[in-house]
Amino acid sequence: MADYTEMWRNLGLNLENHAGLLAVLNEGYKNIYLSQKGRPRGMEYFDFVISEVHGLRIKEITEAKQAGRKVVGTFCVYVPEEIVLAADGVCIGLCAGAEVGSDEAEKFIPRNTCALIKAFMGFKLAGLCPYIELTDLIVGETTCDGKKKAYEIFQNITGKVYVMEIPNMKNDESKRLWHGEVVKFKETVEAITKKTITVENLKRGASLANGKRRALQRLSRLRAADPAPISGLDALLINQVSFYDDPVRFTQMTDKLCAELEERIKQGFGVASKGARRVLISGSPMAIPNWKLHSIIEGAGAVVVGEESCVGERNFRDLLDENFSTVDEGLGKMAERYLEIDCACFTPNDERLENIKSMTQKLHADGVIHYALQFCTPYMMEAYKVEKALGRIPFMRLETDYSMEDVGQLKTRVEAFLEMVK
Ligand code: BJ8
Repeated sequence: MADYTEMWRNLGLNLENHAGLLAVLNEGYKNIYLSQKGRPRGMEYFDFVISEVHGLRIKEITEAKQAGRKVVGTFCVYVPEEIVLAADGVCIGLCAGAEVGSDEAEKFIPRNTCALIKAFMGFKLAGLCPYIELTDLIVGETTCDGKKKAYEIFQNITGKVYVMEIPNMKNDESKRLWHGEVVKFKETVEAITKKTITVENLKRGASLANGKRRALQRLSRLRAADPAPISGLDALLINQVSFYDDPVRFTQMTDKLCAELEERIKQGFGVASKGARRVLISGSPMAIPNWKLHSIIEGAGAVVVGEESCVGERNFRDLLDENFSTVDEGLGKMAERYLEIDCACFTPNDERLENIKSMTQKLHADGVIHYALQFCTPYMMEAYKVEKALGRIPFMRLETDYSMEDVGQLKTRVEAFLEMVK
């Protein structure tokens, strides 16, 4: 990796802590990712992206800013990326998946807050996130209570938080409210970028976002093959990278990888043996570098074939209908598309149960592991309904955080579950 010290210093990062973070990240990546056998050649690109996640990508975004583009950070798949792309902005996911800066975060938020919230606060407070420093606007949303209240504090800390109101139900009043929020967001993005959203650039934004979604859908379909052509760890990584990378390049590289996987399937080549136990993960999102559960499951000889999660299927399941001829019509379709998302913050949320059943079938999963971050009440609560909806399909619920303290215990539970799966 080139020397980016000056760039990080200019962004105000804590250089000492940051060097420590990169060392741990590199070591973890080597042990978890590079030690896997039979990886597709196409993963070399994603390995490169990770090796440069705080380097080259940050340099690219810095250059984009110098060229006048604005950077919008988000924490939720409800934020319409198409609008940011239409205004030639850079859209970046800011969720964090490592236990970092918890002590600093706990000065502002309670100890019993979910790890994802604690991590994004911690990364900022410990001076470790170049992405947050590059943002011109940080978009929050009224989803779970933890995030909603954390954004108030994050606004005090960063001064650039804008919150979209996301309803809790999907009735007509909620639809109207949400449509209004999408329109307001478009106006906000126009104001910060000083660009007018036109039907042409909105279509371009839609096509870029849909391109990524199509590539991820293709990858998801290929994971139905037995033997699995790609590990769950690698597929999870691609989903995580989709929130950071340049959308055009990401789509090209994911499609290229998918072509390789199609060839593997034709030849009957897989990363696990034919008949290996297949697990679907469902629940809270796994932000980068949260690879804990996948590595435990695949370390036990099973293969993860899908993620019913926002870092996964929930992010790319629905395309935006690009068939619109005015900005208003486009925003209307966008509001509809986003309100289809089946987050556990909604009530009722029965679509999610149907989607989990359908994924289990399509991906030929032998069992479902419901993953909830500790203190993530919406997903912890919904696990009960998921279990009932799955009927006789083997099911296990896990609650964990980003620490490594419970790895031994999780391994024991996962192994016991896999024993009963087949
Ligand atoms: S659409 S899942 S990205 S809100 S894990 S912070 S829910 S306590 S992230 Fe999410 Fe949007 Fe929903 Fe998806 Fe709260 Fe749970 Fe923490 Fe969570």
